Amino acid sequence: MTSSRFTRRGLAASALALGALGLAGSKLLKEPDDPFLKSRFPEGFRWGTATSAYQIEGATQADGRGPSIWDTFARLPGKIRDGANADIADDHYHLYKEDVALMKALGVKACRFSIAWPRLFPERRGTPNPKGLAFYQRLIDELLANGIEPYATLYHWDLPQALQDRGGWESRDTVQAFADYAGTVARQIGDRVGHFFTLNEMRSFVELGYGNGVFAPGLTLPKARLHQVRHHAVLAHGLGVQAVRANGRAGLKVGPAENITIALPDVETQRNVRAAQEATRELNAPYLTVILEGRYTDQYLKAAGADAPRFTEADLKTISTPVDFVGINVYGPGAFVRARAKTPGYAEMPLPASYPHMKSSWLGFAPETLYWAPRQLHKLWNVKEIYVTENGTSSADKPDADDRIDDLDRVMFLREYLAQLREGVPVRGYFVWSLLDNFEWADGYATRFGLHYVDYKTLKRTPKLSASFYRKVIERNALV
Ligand code: IFM
Repeated sequence: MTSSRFTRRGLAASALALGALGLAGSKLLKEPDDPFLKSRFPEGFRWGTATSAYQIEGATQADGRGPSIWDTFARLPGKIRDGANADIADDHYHLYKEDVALMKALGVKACRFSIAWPRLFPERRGTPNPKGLAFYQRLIDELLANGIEPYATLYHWDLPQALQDRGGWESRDTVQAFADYAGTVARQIGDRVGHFFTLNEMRSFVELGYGNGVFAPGLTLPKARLHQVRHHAVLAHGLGVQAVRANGRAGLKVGPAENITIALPDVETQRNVRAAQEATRELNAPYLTVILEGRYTDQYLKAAGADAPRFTEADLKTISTPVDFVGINVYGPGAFVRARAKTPGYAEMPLPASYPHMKSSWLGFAPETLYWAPRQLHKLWNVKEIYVTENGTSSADKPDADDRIDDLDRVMFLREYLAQLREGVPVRGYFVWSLLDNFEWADGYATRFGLHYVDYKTLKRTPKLSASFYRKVIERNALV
């Protein structure tokens, strides 16, 4: 990143100073070729968009795709807002060329998409479904033809129902099935895809799907079984990394895309900063921490007690197979903490009821999360290559009489978060969530995260104000 005097805070201060001199709006601040603006992000920084198969593809019964746990879950009464399902979603399966054209218009150089496991393997075993595979080959062709690099996520929550019927992530067989699937994908598309993400947000699909039941498959497991599911998720990640490497071309890169829970210091003193770092390590103990350290923390095992997961030393070795990069999905703060005054350790503070949040109540507005997330990752585990694999916000988008969607809050969110990316941390790219409004899991279509508005009746896509904002940022490789 650029030096701190080139930050937006610096810009704002200069703007004030110029304003006082009656020079506001001078060329110095506005010209796109101003080196001050140009130097904001490093050369070659990867700007991208992120999506996931189940949220946009639709065509859930086309070309031999089998049902996933989300198809089953969406059919259960009361599970999805307004009784929605993703049978059609954005119909990206058929409209992918139009969607690639939207990416091209934004100027992105990278597209993070996910592969629907049940399109390739509707059942546990067998040869991959050629028609399912052909869709991803067509998508990759289209991306490459438009100068957009494909980044593929192997698992974004759409487990084949056939595997859930055999125990899902509670079963070690699903872990092996994931490795087999990952190896197949790397063999089939690894010649043209240079970056693979193993599992997207292990924390989300495990805690919400098997812990409190608000996500598919809708289970509320007792503690010991839930701990085992967590362990299977990280084990699948490790085996997935190995399978991709064993089956893909040399030089291909692979890593996780995790929604790291970030602890922020309440007030930035050295002690609080250290306490926040320590808290982040503990808060991610069953996910990124075990992946990057090869052991569960003492505190995690102690708290789990008799319910702790069953694992072997060999499992830990697999889980911590070295990765090429770490992807982090960054939204709101995980917690605010401060160092304890008299004893070692940290204290977590509850968010006051008046704490600002975006349209989704879980999405607290704390831009500094994007400052601390890569910094802590780098400090704690010496991660040398980081991608922000998701960042974005929901907004109460609604077209006005002229069909414009002026999502000023999303523009504010993106601007303030992006302003927090600074020098000193090896962030290589940023994928905004998301290209399009889409099926937002249990929230159905009521919550919109896209840079493009989707009219679900006609499937028409309309760029929002945030799309123009992002296009300008990419064009200038700087905040505008
Ligand atoms: O839509 C989700 C995505 O699937 C995973 N990360 C968070 C997004 C917003 O909730």
